[in-house]
Amino acid sequence: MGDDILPSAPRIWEHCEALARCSERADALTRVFLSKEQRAASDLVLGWMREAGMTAKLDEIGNCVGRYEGDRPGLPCLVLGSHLDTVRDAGKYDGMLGVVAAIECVHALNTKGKRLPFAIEVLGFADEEGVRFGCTLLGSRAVAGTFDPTLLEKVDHEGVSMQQALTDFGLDPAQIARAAHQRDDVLAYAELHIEQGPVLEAEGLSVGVVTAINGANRFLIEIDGMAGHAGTVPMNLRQDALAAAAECVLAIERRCASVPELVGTVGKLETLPGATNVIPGKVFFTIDIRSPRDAERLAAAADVEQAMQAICARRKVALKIDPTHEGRTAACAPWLREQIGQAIAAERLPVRELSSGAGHDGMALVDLTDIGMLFVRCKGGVSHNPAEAITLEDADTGARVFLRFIENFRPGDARA
Ligand code: HGY
Ligand code: MN
Ligand code: MN
Repeated sequence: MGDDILPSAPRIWEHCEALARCSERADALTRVFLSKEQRAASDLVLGWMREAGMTAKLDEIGNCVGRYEGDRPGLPCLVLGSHLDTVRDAGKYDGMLGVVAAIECVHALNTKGKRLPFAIEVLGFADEEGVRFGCTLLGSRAVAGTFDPTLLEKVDHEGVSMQQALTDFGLDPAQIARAAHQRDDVLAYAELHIEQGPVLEAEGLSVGVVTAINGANRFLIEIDGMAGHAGTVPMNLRQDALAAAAECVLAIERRCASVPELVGTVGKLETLPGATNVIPGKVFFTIDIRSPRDAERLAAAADVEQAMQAICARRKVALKIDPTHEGRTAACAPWLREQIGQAIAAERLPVRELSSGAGHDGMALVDLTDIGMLFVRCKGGVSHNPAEAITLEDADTGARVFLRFIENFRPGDARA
């Protein structure tokens, strides 16, 4: 069989559609860690992995793991992958495209009967978005050997602990460490992902090479004031938790708008008890702060904390800050950037390098091995939104470039 066998873009498309049907709600794609929708998605993915010639299993944290041996069994592997969980009311491609495209590349290799001088593992991570337990990158951290077992006590919004959810899913929380890969068994990690930003589209490019993934801090904030009667308590005697939170939100916006490429978001806010005629007594909200430069991100996080302390002290409400995530900026390895760039150039396309404002599993995998990423253009740069869209042509180009990168991958460069 010849080298003209390429990844099938229509099959990539169909598989993204099939995964999008594994959703909590029919009208809004939502699939969280250890849910029955995740079970359905994993069953599909494991089946596609086997059809592509891989052995496939769920690991100890629920990641899908497919393995395609090299020209002899047991060789170190090139790890490919992305995540299978989604945000709430998500698009169909964030994460999923990278998993199905990687499987499709192996499918093409297997159809050609081609084995490489290294193994390939395709990982479909069970949790990257962190929606269910408020802590992120759980699947990739388990693989990198950096999963923090104290997180097992975290509870979801129904009070179910991660420990319990793993058990209910049929997994043994005591065995998570076994999902970790050994450094010597892994040559590199490469991920295909939609850009989730507007740069490639603005420049008329279908793909790009990622230079680095911006670091991030996330916090869960609790403000405790005093609930009271909306009709009787004079304005100057109130301890309104929501009014304090509102000031905090604006302080975050102001601080993060003051530095180029620094971003800060309050994406979730809950007011208790939550009634028209009750002064809010308690508010929970989240903060997400990111920058390509770690020092600027850390300075902003410290300033935001100080500003919130001052606001809450002045308003006589109590402030609790729970840091839920910290990830430093993860650089993509120059040797992988170069090899991904060579694959793009070989398709007679311009090589555009860009950084990633979104977080990715590579932020965890970088503790295990060198990382590289290929971005695929998405419509209007829209993501974390059901309007997320790509074209069949771009799926085709991305998968072709990715297969070329895999086939020409030179692991020797890793140790050079
Ligand atoms: O939030 C992020 O950047 C990623 O999509 N999880
Ligand atoms: Mn995402
Ligand atoms: Mn993603």
